[in-house]
Amino acid sequence: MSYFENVNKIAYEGPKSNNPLAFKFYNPTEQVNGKSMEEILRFGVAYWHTFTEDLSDPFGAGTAIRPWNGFTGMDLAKARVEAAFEFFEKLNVPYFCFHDVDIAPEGSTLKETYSNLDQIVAMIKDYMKNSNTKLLWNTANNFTNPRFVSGAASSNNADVFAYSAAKVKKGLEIGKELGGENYVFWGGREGYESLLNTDLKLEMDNLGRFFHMASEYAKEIGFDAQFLIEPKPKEPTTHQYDFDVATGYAFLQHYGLENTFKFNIEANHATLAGHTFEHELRYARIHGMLGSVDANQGDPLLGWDTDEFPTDLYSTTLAMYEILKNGGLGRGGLNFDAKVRRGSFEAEDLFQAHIAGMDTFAIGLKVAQKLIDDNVLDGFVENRYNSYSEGIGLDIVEGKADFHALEKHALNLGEINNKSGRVETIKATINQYLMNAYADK
Ligand code: XLS
Ligand code: NI
Ligand code: NI
Repeated sequence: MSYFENVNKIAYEGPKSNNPLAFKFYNPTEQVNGKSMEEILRFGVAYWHTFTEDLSDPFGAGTAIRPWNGFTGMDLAKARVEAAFEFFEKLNVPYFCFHDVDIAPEGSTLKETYSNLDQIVAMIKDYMKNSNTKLLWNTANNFTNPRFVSGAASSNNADVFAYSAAKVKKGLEIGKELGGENYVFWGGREGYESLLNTDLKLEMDNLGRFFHMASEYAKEIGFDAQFLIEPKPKEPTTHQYDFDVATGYAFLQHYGLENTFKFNIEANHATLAGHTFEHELRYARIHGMLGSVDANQGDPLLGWDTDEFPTDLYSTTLAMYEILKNGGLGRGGLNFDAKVRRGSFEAEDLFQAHIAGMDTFAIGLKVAQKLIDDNVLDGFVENRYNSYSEGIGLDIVEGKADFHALEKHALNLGEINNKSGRVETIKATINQYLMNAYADK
């Protein structure tokens, strides 16, 4: 049985191809600085957006036409697994990610939910035996069900805290069972709506306690996945505790969790926080905290998490620059936490959208590698800061200067000469690299 009969295995056809079902730039085996594109980019498919999502929005019903639409309940869950593994193979994607509720329906009791999960996890494990696609990460959806109305680990209700812990415990067991490389915590409801009715300190302390318990349980069962926090500033809550990387890092340090976690950075969440994607990646990278990436993009005209497939070359280039400077993603990957637009409702759009995203990151990778090879940005930045490589600057960075020495230096200065930042020229140079990357193809 085939769910995507009209789609063959997606092949690399090169930049001149006009086949919408072929890669133009992502060539999995192509070497970039001694590693294959597949190894560097580590793409993942997000189960929720590709197999569970119906494309409804706050004002309209779902539009998605899917070959599994005729099924319900556990049959639907099983059909989705079959379709997913056909999709992974045809797209030739190395990873996938899911929330518990994406793969199996919730039962009327937690026990029934567990039993539904067990059946589907066994089926997924079976499919994984004959598949090249591995689990990048799984996570617990502790935000959709009404019981999480006031949060999960940060709920005012201790019963909800316990229920959330049970779901994460099960998630860790599932991650272990399926060989997951990471485990993600996105605190959908871990924040508050109004400070007026909120015990901020207790909620944050509880969140810290929850993460410690999760880490202890993972150790207890021998699940050695990298733990990841996915920051997001708001939505659905008014204020989310893991607002951005800097806030999340301070939280982790305060609760002694900085060696247990890294960050899963999502492009659209960065923009919601008022940052660029590359800012969040850089902030995590320089602190050794860059774990994985949710590859998507927002719509600059809309103020919410639209989760578009990434098509902005400038953004993927600067993102890949940070990732390469990080020495790669380690156990992380580029998970397409992205959904097709509501108007792109055909099943084939799922393939075309992933191809668009994969090609966009492949170009970003090639251009970023060239910028690094030619020392374009580092060379400029190094020169811009060269006042710190000699004299008083060197004393400052080596900790040899104090306010007395600095005052003495300042009193002897004539006119201070600053250097131009040349940001327009740098941007124009990046444009040249983008235009020239495939000029000879
Ligand atoms: C929602 C988040 C979510 C996480 C996983 O905005 O991006 O999809 O990636 O829970
Ligand atoms: Ni995400
Ligand atoms: Ni998101």
